[in-house]
Amino acid sequence: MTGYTKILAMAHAVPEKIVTNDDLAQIMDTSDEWIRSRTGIAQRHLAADNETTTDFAAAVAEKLLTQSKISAEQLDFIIVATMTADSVMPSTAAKVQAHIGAVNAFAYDLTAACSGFVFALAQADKLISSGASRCGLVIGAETMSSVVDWSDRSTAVLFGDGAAGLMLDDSGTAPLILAEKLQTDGTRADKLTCFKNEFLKMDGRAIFDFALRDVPKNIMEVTADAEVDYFLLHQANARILDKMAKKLGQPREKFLQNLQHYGNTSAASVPLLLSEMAENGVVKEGQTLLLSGFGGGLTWGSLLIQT
Ligand code: 4VN
Repeated sequence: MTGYTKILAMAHAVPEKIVTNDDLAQIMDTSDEWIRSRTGIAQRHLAADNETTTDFAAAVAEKLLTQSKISAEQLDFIIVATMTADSVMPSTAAKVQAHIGAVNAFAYDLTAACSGFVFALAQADKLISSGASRCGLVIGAETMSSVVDWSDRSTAVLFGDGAAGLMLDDSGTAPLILAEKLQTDGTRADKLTCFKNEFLKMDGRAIFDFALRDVPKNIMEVTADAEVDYFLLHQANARILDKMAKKLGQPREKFLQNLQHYGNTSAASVPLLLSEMAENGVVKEGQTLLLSGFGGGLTWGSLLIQT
């Protein structure tokens, strides 16, 4: 009776407004050359003044319903991973639930910064594979532009806005998640923070080191000796992806990348990469994928999935 988790649809939604590195160089002391060479980012989509995290998450939810032909009433849960909810209460997920009329779904936000989507997908898989729920949405959604200090050129150039997510149900005939490991080290929380009514603050060096020391260890443990088709890592910095490929002894081509177009969208980054690469036909059914998120908390975690 209890089926395995299956991905029925993937979708993403980003704000229309594109801000290039040259655009940023007009308002702060930076340059396209500096941003590209240090991060790989060329542009980012940023919310307009009247757009919020809920808008992007709701747009993703609508697309997921349309693509999967599942009705809103069939949904048992909605989990939104976000660190930039437009309100603490109600949650983004509750607003999405109201927007689409998912009257039978329980809905909540999950906060694990840039690892949020990976944590949320792991939890959603347990809801479904345990038999507790049959069908639900997992969405990562962020408006990082609302927490970025636009006078701090070291962080302002890194982030972008958007949302992406998955429609899941219990029609799978084999496990979706082959291996997983989710981790947190709250003792290093001060390296990346966003306190209430304050801007995001990052010790770039410390987070860079964390990403290259703790994350590869985690990925190696989860991957073990599996043949991975593609690695879909949090899109924080292209240099991290270069170094990660080297550390893991894997070809760089296996590390999918779209941060050049979107910047770092925190909890939206992994699903945004997954959804775009599935739409492009790069990611296909039957492949083995390694999803990995890492960031504030500190949090990090990887899922080895077979789609
Ligand atoms: C994971 C990472 C980052 C991150 C950290 C540092 C950094 C991204 C610092 C040096 C700078 C270029 C940019 Cl690795 C952020 C998160 C949070 O999502 C997670 N860029 N940089 C330089 O001077 O080269």
